[in-house]
Amino acid sequence: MDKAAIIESLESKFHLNREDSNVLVVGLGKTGLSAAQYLHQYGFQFAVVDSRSNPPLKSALLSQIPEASVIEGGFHSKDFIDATHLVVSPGVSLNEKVIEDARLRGAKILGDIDLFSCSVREPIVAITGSNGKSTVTTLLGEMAEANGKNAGVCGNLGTPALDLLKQDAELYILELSSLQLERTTALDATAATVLNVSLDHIDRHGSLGRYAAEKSRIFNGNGVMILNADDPVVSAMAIAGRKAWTFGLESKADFQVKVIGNAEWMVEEDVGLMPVKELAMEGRHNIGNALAALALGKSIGLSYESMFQALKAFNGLEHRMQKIAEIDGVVWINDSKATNIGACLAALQGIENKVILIAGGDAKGADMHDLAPVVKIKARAVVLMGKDADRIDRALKDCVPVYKVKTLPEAVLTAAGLASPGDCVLLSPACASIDQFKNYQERGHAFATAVRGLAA
Ligand code: UMA
Ligand code: ADP
Repeated sequence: MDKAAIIESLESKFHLNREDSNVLVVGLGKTGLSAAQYLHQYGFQFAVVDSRSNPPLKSALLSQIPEASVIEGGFHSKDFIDATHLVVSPGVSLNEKVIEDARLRGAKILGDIDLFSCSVREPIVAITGSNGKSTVTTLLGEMAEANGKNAGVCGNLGTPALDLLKQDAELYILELSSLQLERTTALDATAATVLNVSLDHIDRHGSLGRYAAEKSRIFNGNGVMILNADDPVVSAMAIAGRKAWTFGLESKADFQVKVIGNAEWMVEEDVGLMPVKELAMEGRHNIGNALAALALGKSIGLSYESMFQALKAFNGLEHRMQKIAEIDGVVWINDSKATNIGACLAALQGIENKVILIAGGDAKGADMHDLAPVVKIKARAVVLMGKDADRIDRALKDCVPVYKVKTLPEAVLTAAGLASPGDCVLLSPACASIDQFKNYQERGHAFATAVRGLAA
């Protein structure tokens, strides 16, 4: 889109213009930096505020835009008073008093995805869900590439959407979190999906209902809806009159699994597409992810041949059910990305052998009792660590032996002492990592290092 069209679109959707608008970018992480660069490029007046002293990307911003005004070390109403528009990073709650006050005063609250949506005419595929977002987003990117399409793959996955505008993509595949969707009004995706909804981010949204409602905003506009027929919360998001396709493992769906001859196949409208055993990804939940990706790929015209090629080659992302080692008959699996209960349950259900589960961290306000029935059947013992170990202990102590430790290397040693040949030790924390680690990647690497230490 050319510059004039983008500026016109921002004016018409948000009354954002270069003459009268004063934008305050709230947060100076990756999103804030990308928003500041974007506003600078299009000539808008802006300042950036971050509640932290010395926010992580301050020097990156000032090296690129030396004249940028950066306010740090807290949110104070005097810094918000003149703002006509706030571009709020996902890590900052919209319940912050200064943001609520600004809204009441008439300031417009935007997210980076709003700016992005006003800046592209190419098709956008938008993907959300409590679990599977990164897997499906990456897989669809691989499918598009196999089809010879130059796709920009971005969003919650890691690259802020606005950064991708620097490339010339013919299609955008966006992973969106509930935190991003909550502050987005301009998105009108060509195709969108909510993969599933289970308890997560309750500390931010307050209830499962509110969280699901934020996720359903991905269907704003007129695009094709891709819905999980197995998930009643997602199925209820269907909008009358809109084109929709369903996928599912258990329920009748447009894209589902059927036995043909004596093999399981992924099928569309009962026509066999590809045998399940040819999928490179392991795990039952990944068959659902593959079906969702097929439906999304179809909605943007990818050929089946290229989609099958990607499904046969893509064997999943690091830190998601990744086998690290087999030591003395015990298999060690890194599922550090399991930052909520739903992902941990999917991991346990996908493993045939008895499990020693390593869990814990920041539960983000979730009630852990939902883990108990599956832990009781699948786990021989649970090793807990991190901020919410006691909360999980209370939920699980009546079903299996629970051991509490301080660090991940200690958890690995404890699990090694508990496991017998034929068991599986699974790191699937059901919690975020930020209480003890920089992120889930660092937690996964710490686990892998400790396990390799055992082998040595
Ligand atoms: N923060 C402050 N004060 C501020 C601004 C931020 O304390 O003024 C804190 C936040 O509480 C948070 C951290 O700084 O702990 C980062 O927040 P941010 O909004 O600046 O984050 P970004 O660097 O912009 O990264 C965001 C997403 N982060 C969050 O949603 C917390 C990244 O998703 C995403 O990859 C990136 O934009 C690009 O789109 C990460 C994430 O953890 C991977 N997402 C959550 C998840 O997947 O569960 C939702
Ligand atoms: P997200 O980006 O939504 O966090 P990922 O693809 O990174 O999703 O996977 C996160 C966690 O969820 C991993 O532990 C993974 O094994 C699990 N997972 C992936 N897809 C699903 C699914 N469809 N249902 C339940 N759990 C899943």
